[in-house]
Amino acid sequence: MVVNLPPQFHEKEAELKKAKTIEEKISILEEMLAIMPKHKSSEKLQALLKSKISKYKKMLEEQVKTKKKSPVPVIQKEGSGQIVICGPPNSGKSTLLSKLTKAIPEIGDYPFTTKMPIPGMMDYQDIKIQLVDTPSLSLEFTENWVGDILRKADSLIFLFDISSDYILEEIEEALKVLEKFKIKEENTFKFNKNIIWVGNKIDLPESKDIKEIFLEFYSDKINELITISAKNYENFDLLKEKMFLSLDIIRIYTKIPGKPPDLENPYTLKKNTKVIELAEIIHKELVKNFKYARLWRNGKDKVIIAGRDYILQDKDIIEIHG
Ligand SMILES: Nc1nc2c(ncn2[C@@H]2O[C@H](COP(=O)(O)OP(=O)(O)OP(=O)(O)O)[C@@H](O)[C@H]2O)c(=O)[nH]1
Ligand SMILES: [Mg+2]
Repeated sequence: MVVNLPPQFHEKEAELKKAKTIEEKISILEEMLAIMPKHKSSEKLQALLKSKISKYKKMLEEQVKTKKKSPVPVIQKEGSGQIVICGPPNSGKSTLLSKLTKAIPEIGDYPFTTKMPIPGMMDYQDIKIQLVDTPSLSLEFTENWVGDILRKADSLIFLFDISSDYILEEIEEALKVLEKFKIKEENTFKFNKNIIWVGNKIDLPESKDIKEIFLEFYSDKINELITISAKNYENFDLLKEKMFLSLDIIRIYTKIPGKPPDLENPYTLKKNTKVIELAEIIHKELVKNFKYARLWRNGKDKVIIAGRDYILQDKDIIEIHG
């Protein structure tokens, strides 16, 4: 049934899009509810407005609780790299952490559930990557220590809800917080970190249309969008591969002459590391006595004789001779 809405209703709708604070949104939604005609054909719309109002009221309550000061948390880095999960409220950050690691964060169907950062270790092939769940990015309520954690990360996952009716506002606000934290440049789409753009909740049917809206606004700005369902572990293989690549690291296996290589405990190094820099990490003596290295690449039997400045690649096996 068609609902005939008065023109003021549409004016309010436009105002709602521009509203910055949650308080403003609640008051506009309440006005919309008051001016709309109340009959059978508008029941669905009334219910929708009411549910939005209660969602924002819950957000407000949570924000008040978050504001009560807590000590500044610090996360010690562990593993081969640290990836911090950030993004708008309720996007599934804690769910993602809980599915990729053994950590047990609190998960709620309301925004601002997470108040403290929570680390967890993720297995990726033969290495471990540390993930950190963070409180959501909100201009009004995110505390500055969240910025410290994001700036110290090796890379970031920006996780948003790709089924949300408010997707554009949610992303815009979270990006403004990243600007405030000096992770994003103002008025450009440049970031000083590798960022993996992840749309979550593709198990929900509405995500199909909303993904199109997202792409309309952001496809020319971001290099790649990964879509997942954290709930159903969907697309995790691809996500994990992108996470590894975002760290710009390589795994190098060492071998003692006459013995088989140690394929279980790789050294993880920054991309473009030279043979001599690895020797330095293994043992200072190796640098002093360095003559050459024998190196196996891409699983081939062919031996490469490498000098000091030879650039290592992921999965090289190396035997240093002095
Ligand atoms: N359908 C669906 N729901 C999800 C998915 N991931 C998370 N959720 C739900 O979304 C809600 C929020 O999940 P959280 O993991 O708490 O989200 P968050 O981003 O950590 O939220 P805050 O800490 O409050 O910012 C919960 O009800 C989850 O069950 C998903 O892939 N699909
Ligand atoms: Mg959370």
